[in-house]
Amino acid sequence: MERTFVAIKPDGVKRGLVGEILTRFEKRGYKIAALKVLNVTEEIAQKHYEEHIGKPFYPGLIEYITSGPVVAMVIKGENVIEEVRRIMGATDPNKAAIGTIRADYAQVMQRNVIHGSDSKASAEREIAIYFDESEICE
Ligand code: IDP
Ligand code: MG
Repeated sequence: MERTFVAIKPDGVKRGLVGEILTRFEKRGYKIAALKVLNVTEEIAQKHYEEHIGKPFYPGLIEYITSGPVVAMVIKGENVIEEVRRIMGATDPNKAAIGTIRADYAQVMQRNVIHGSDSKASAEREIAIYFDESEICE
């Protein structure tokens, strides 16, 4: 079964949206295969957002993701990578479809509540940054 990496960003955790977000995935029928709360270090943040190095928003992005605890998880299900991206909504909450997580809970890109991998390759790369295979359940 396909798997993806999801992280509830510091603003989502601070605002108490963890349960709400997990509920959306669970109701859809996806399985939570791994879950942890962690403080993202500068080193983890740089690896995670490698593709954005050099972009104008990069320093702010690193500051944001390291600003407080994050809830990281591996979710499994049919076509879960694409579907989680749909459930999250567009990067810019103002362009996200109504009913998506970002449209329902966020106002600006700089604090858009949630991360989800955008491809199979990204999912595997990001899972490996945050989890050891032994931490992931079948
Ligand atoms: P994604 O999270 O929807 O995959 P990416 O383009 O991978 O979007 O960007 C990673 C994160 O960087 C976004 O979720 C958002 O928090 C932030 N970001 C992306 N583009 C901008 C921008 O133009 N201004 C400010 N922040 C941005
Ligand atoms: Mg992305």
